[in-house]
Amino acid sequence: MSADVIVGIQWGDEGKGKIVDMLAQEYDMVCRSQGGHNAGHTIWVDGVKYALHLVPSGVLNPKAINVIGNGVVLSPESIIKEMSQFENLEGRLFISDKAHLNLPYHALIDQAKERLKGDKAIGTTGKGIGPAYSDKINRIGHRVGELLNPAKLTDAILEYFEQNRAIFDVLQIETPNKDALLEELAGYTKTLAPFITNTTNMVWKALDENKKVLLEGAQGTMLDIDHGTYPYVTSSSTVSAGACTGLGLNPKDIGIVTGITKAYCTRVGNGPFPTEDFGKDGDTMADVGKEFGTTTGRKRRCGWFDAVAVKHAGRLNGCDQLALMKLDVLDGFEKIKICVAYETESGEKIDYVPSSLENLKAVYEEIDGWDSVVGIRNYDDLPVNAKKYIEKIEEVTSVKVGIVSTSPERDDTIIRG
Ligand code: 2SA
Ligand code: MG
Repeated sequence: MSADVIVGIQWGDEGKGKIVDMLAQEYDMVCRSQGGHNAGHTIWVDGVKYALHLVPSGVLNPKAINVIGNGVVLSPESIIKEMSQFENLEGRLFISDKAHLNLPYHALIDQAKERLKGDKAIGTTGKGIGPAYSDKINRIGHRVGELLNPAKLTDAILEYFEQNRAIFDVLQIETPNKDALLEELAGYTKTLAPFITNTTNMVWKALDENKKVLLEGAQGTMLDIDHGTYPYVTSSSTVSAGACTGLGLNPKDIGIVTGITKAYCTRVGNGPFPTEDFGKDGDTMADVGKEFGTTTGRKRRCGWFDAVAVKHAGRLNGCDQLALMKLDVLDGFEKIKICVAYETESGEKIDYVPSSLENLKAVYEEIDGWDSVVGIRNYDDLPVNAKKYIEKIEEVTSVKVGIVSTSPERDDTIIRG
């Protein structure tokens, strides 16, 4: 059996939560492979609200096993808080011993560095993601498996502070008190030890036993450390290939890849965004689409669907299909714009994503709007202009739109055969 992938193909917040939540009901195992508690979505089940950041969405399916892979940076504090929303996770949640620890000082470093950057700040979530991944790549990080010996880990962390004292002085970050640190880590160990294991073998075994495995991406392709709008990116591989290294899978293990995209586009944090709309239309998208971050509450920047970037992301991720989310947010617009090319500073028109998205002007085609798609569950029932819009997206991106979401409700979804 192969593992199916859900991947965000814009700047995150595409609505992956709704699709993963829908699909998690059908899968035996749901895995996270990258990112940390900078991800976040809210799921409602029977009127109860659950906030998920690190725990995979399969947690809401009592039969599913949930795996946090080696590619994740794990904040013990955050996951323990999250786990407290659920009962009896033992045997249903597993954390890779090779995942890296994202400890409270990583968040302090993240926030201090952002402050020092002033108007050049990335606009991070302040959750320590960059510093935790930096330590990993720098080979000075600590892995989740080390939590099993908190005394040794305490000494190693204090040594790290000693070696980096000059940097911490500049950032005004104090060395933790030894006893307090040991107590904190031992607390994490007590709660998390039963969940720590070698998850790579688990995922292999599930695939060998023909179990259905879903890999749940966090953030989005345009925030990928290699392929995104560097340096305004997150610090992990958000593309489908990252799901392989982040879990210990090989490319042949991958099955269907579904790219999640909004019917328009948003981004939080700084960095280029060629289709950003600074006028009334962008405000309407933000209001109707409730475009505020689930992790930091920040207002998201809004704009039109960038078909050039989605085509690029489709190829990067190997998308078999797109899930077009929040189509209902575009209800009532007189005209709907879709970016089909970029114009460079020298006036050249290009139909591909160059190495940088800075200083590009979006070239649009316009489609007439429609009244309402809210709650429509059959493709044929969509207004004719909504169908035209979807077909235009397919034409420019060369990827089929297999799923269309017409409201936040789980069932208000069109699945095309
Ligand atoms: P960081 O904190 O180092 O990862 O920040 C770097 C940039 O990445 C952006 N970023 C995000 N943008 C949108 N959504 C994010 N998380 C989603 C949420 C969850 C999701 O709902 O909060 O869709 O998976 C997210 N995480 C990081 C951030 O704004 C910086 O631009
Ligand atoms: Mg989100």
